[in-house]
Amino acid sequence: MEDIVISQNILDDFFKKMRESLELDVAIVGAGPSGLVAAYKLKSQGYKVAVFEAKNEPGGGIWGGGMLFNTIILQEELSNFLEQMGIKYEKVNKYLRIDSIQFASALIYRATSESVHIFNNASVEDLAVVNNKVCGIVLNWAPALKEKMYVDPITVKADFVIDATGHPASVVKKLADRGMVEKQKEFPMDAERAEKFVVDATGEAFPGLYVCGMAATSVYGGPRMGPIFGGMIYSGLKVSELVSEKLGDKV
Ligand code: 48H
Repeated sequence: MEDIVISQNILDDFFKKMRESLELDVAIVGAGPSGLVAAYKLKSQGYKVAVFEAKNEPGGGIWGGGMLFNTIILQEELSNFLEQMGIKYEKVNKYLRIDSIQFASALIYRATSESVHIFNNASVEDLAVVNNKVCGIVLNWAPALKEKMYVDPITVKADFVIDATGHPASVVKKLADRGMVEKQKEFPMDAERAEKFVVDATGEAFPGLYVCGMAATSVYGGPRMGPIFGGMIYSGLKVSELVSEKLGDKV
C-alpha cells in the first residue's frame, strides 16, 4: 500500500527537521516580518536557526496590510533590500508600496530557501533559564494550548532566543509576569517616532533573550506605527547583527 510510504516520508522528514533543531544557536519566536528577516540573515551567515510560529500560516501581520487592504508601505531607503529579496515595488512620493501577499511569501520563501526550519502551529509557552541566562525555549503545540489540553511541553536548547512575537511580546512577558524583567505598555500611534523607536529598542531584554519588531516597542513602551513596515525590517536586521556579534565565529 503506497499510502504508508507517504506517511513514512512525512514522519521521517518532520522528525529530521525537529532533531536538527533541538540544539540551536538562535531560536526565533514568531514568523512575522522582523522574525523572518532575522532568521534569513542569521541562517545566511551559517548559524543554526529555527523559527517557531504559533499560527498555521507564517507571516504574522503582513498578510492583511492596512485594515485588510493588502498593500504595505515602506520607506524608500529599503529599495535595495526589496531588490535583494526579489520583491517588486512601486515608488510613489517618498514611499515604496508593495503587495502584502508577495511580501509575506517572499520573506517566507527566502528564509526557507536558506534552509531555515519554520515550525508552524508551535507555540513557545515558556523559556529555559539557567544561572540567570536564557538557554532555550519551552515548546508546545499551539492547538493543544488553544484547547487547554493538559499536555507537558518539550525543551529546545538555544544559545540565544529572539522574541519576535509582535504586540504581545509573549516571550518577554513570561519573565515580566515573574518580575524578572520590566515590561511597559505600547503607546498610541505616532508613526514617525515609532519607526525610529522600534529600531532603537531592539536589543537584549534579559541575558540570552533579544527582542525585535513590535515586541521591542511593546517591551519598552514605544508608540505604534500602523501599516508602515520599514521599522520591522530594520529591527530584524539589527537583531541579527547583535546576535551574530555575540555568536562570533561559532559557524
Ligand atoms: C510562537 C508566537 C507566539 C508564541 C506570538 O505581529 P508580527 O507580524 O510581528 P512583527 O513584530 O515582526 O511585525 C509587527 C507587524 O506585523 C505589526 O503588527 C505592526 C507593524 N503593527 C503596527 C501597529 O500600529 O499595529 O508577528 C508575530 C508572530 C505572529 O505570527 C504570532 O502568531 C507569533 O508571532 N507568536 N509564535 N509562540 N508564544 N506569540
